[in-house]
Order: sequence, then C-alpha cells, then structure tokens
Amino acid sequence: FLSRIEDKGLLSKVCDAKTAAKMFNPGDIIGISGFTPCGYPKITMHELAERMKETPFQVDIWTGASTGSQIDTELVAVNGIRNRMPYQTNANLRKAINAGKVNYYDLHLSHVAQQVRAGFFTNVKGEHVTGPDFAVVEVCKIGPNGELYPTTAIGNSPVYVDTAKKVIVEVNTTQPLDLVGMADIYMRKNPPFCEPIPILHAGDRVGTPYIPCDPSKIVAIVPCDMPDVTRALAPLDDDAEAMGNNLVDFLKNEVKHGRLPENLLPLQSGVGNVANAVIHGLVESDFQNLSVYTEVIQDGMVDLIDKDKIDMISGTSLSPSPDGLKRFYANIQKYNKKIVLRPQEISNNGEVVRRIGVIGMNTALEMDIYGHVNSTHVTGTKLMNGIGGSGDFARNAFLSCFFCHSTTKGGKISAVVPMCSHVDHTEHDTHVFISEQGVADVRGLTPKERAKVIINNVAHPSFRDQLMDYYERACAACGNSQTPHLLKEAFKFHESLAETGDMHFKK
Ligand code: 0RQ
Repeated sequence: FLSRIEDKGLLSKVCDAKTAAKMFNPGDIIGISGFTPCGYPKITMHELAERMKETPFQVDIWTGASTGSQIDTELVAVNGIRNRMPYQTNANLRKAINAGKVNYYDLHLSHVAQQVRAGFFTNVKGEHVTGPDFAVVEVCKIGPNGELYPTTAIGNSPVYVDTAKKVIVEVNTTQPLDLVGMADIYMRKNPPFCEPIPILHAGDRVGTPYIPCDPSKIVAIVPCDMPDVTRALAPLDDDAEAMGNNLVDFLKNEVKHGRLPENLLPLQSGVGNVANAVIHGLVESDFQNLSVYTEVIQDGMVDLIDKDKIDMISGTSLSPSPDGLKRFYANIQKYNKKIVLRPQEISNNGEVVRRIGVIGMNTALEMDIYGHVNSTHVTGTKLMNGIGGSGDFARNAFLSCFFCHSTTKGGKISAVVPMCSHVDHTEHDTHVFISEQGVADVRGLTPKERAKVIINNVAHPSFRDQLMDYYERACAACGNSQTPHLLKEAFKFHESLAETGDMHFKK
C-alpha cells in the first residue's frame, strides 16, 4: 500500500477508513469516483454508513453513474442520502427514489461537470455551490506530486477533485498497477472559455494519464482491499441473438449502399443485457477494424478485442460481468493498449460524438408508433434507472439506433405503444429501431410513415392489430394531421396494464 504513494509528503495523511468517515459533516455534498460498480470508493463509504447507524444524518451524493453497494445499498439503508445524481441502477435506491425518500436528479451524463462548475446545484442550505465539500476517489497510485491515477472508471472524478474543498483518496491495492496509463484526463473549462476538444479519432489521447490534484486539498489517504463487485449479465437468448443479427444485417446493407464505410463508424452501446447482446452480434460478424466511442465497456467489447476485430475502444468505465472482470485482469497488458478511459464529460461529449460520427445503440423501455422513446420511467411514473448517457449519444449520433424486446413480462407488456408514457428521446433523435421481430428504419420518414414501419417491423405480432387500429382511427379523427392521436385513448395500453396486468385488451 505505502509503495503506491509516491508523494512522500502525503504519508502523514494516511489513516483508516473510520477516521476518514468521521471527517464528513451532516449536509455535506460528497462527489465520488466510479461509474457503474467500478472504480468507486468502497471502505470509506462503508464506514460512513456504519457511522450513520450510530448517529443518523444525511449527505448529498454526486457520482459518475451507478455505483457499488456501499453507496447505493448501505447508505440508502440508513437513510443517509438526501440528494443523489446523476444515474443509478440499484433496486434499493430505486425503491427509495420512487418512495420519495431520496431526491434524485436525472441528468445527461456529459452535462454534469459543466453544471457543477457553473454552480447549478444547491447545498442543504439552498445556496448555489460550485463543487462538492468532499471528493472521495479510488486510485491505484498517487504520483510524486499528488497526481491521482484512477482505477477502472473515470466518471466525474476530475471535476469533483478539481472543485471540491477537500479530497479523500482511497488507494485500492486490489486494483492492478497496470491500469496506470489507460486514463486520458482532459480538463475542460466552462463557456466562454471552452475550447474545442481535439479528439479526431476514437483512440486519440489528448490529456494526462492522471487526475491533477492540489496535494494540499488531500485530507486523508485510506488503504482499501475490497475489489470492484460488478453485475452479472443475463445469458444470451434467442431474442438477443435475433436482435444482434438484425443489427448486423442492417449495417451490412448500409455498407453495401455506401452509407457507411466497411469498418463502420465508432460504435457506442448502452448499458444492460440488451446492449451487451447487441455487441455480441458484432463479435460474431465479419466486420473488422472496428472502433468504439462509448461510455461503458461491457463484456462484448472485450470479446471484440479477443477476436482481433477492434482498433481502439474509448469509454469512461470498464463495466464487465464478474467473469469479464477476471478475464480483463488476467490479460490486462493486452487490453490496456486498446482501451482509453476518459472523463464522462469527454467520453459522452456531443461535440466529439458528432465530429467522429458515432453509431449510437441504446435501449428503450418503450417507444411509440411515431418514434419517441422512453428509457427511464416504467408506465410513465416510476423511475427505472435514469437517462444515463443515452441522450448524449442519441441526439448527436451519426446514426441513432434503439433496441428493445418487442414485449416483456411474459408477453403482457408491449414495447411499442400509441404514445410514450414518458419521453427521453424525441422523434427527432431516433433513426432506427430494432427488436427481435425486425428493423424499422425511419430515417427520412414522416410520422405517419414511421408508424406503419414501426408497427409492422418492430412491434410484436400479438399487439399489431391493436396498434394499427389505434393509428387508423387516429388518422381518421385528426383528418390526417401531421401526428395523429386520439388523446382520450393514447394511454389505453397503460390503463389496461394497470387494470388487468396485460396491455392486450378487447375492443
Ligand atoms: O425487468 O429486471 O424485472 O427482468 O426492465 O429490461 O429487457 O433486461 O433490458 O437490461 O437492457 O435494460 C432501458 C432499463 C433496459 C436500460 C433499460 C423491464 C424488463 C426487465 C430490464 P426485470 P431488459 P436491459 C448508457 C446508456 C437507460 C440509460 C441508457 C437503461 C427490465 O438500458 O437503463 O441507455 N437505459 N444509458 O422486464 C415495464 C416496460 C419495460 C419493462 C422493460 N415497457 N414496462 N418494465 N422492462 N421494458 C449507460 C449509462 O448511462 C451508464
């Protein structure tokens, strides 16, 4: 542990996690490292939850995205979180948010850093602040001048370290030193001093391999030997395979007609089972020399490296399954040459995404017949996970694809509905929809043209008649207006689900 602290002037700050956890005050804003259950501070947050068991109080937690159980389970269990942003995927936290016990802000992930620097957020006293009280970050090493070498995720660590009043560093001895060099930390300024980000290709390195940190802000250095605990992915099923094949056929056709180059354009893929399955389709395809500009690097991306199909992967976090993480650590010297980890402000930046022409591939909870997408709210009211980076990419992508199973919950819920119960991505941000049923390419189509393609190609056959009936009656009732709707009936699918547990209903 001590050999990982090269700035010997900082050795006096070494303390145990209990001591570090005592430094927080009620109402503090704590900005932490990590993005998905990777690279997050573990033991200090665990000790904070333990302290809260004795003396209940609350803090605000700002993260990169979802984090590990010490934060999103343990702190939630002791009612220790007042405000939480900007993304989560934890069942306990989700329950607390939907019960109104935790205030949750759902932000585009690339926007967080700029909004923190600009003072958009307030503290417990309602005062606007330009940074957290504490940054708590996991590193694998501290350099000779306080440089912080991050581990398996970058997320918002750079902005939190830069803007926090105090910094607590967890040196995680389970994280290999071979991670050093994977990070590329490019620090941005806010408008009017913002400059172009000089990334022209997915793998370009434009910053430093460490997070700069004023050593005088470091108040504690804590040893930690708890590993990242990542989430298992669902096994690939027939539907997943069908979606992957549908994507590959669609992309091959784009190449054939000269709309995409042979090695495609940099790929982005969202989080979760569907996203991982879709990448698997590419792993099995003939595409070569691919590149990836994404936020989360899941198992499928590691498979692309193993199959020698990838030139470079840019992301902000590794988020493999437990087995995928083992595979990564075992062959880290092979993988670290192909992977660049960036702050999420850069990995998801609209300017770069648009310049390099990313193929965005995100997942919908539901979509409507006109091409709007709900990624965040089950039946319009209950938060599922959050928008994450899907909006950063969908709006700016060269080609914006959305995936979903055509039905869920045993075929009772249709992914395609007349009107989305909540909209995260508008009809203007979506180009191609893919389910296990087929592909709806809605580029250049009017809303009315889109409706027919989405119903016939993406919706499940058992819901097509209901959807077409709605669409045809809406057209008749609205006199063929631009986007026909029957406002009194637009949520009948959702009402039926609430009443009978099934979106199928009798006329
Ligand atoms: O429920 O968990 O009880 O089985 O939602 O659905 O089909 O397994 O899909 O794991 O890929 O997640 C949109 C949530 C999809 C995810 C979402 C139920 C379904 C199942 C999960 P169970 P699947 P996935 C970058 C990009 C937003 C953020 C984003 C997500 C569970 O992809 O959070 O894209 N995206 N970020 O049964 C009720 C519906 C439903 C439904 C699915 N219409 N109604 N339940 N489910 N559709 C990543 C980051 O930013 C970090």
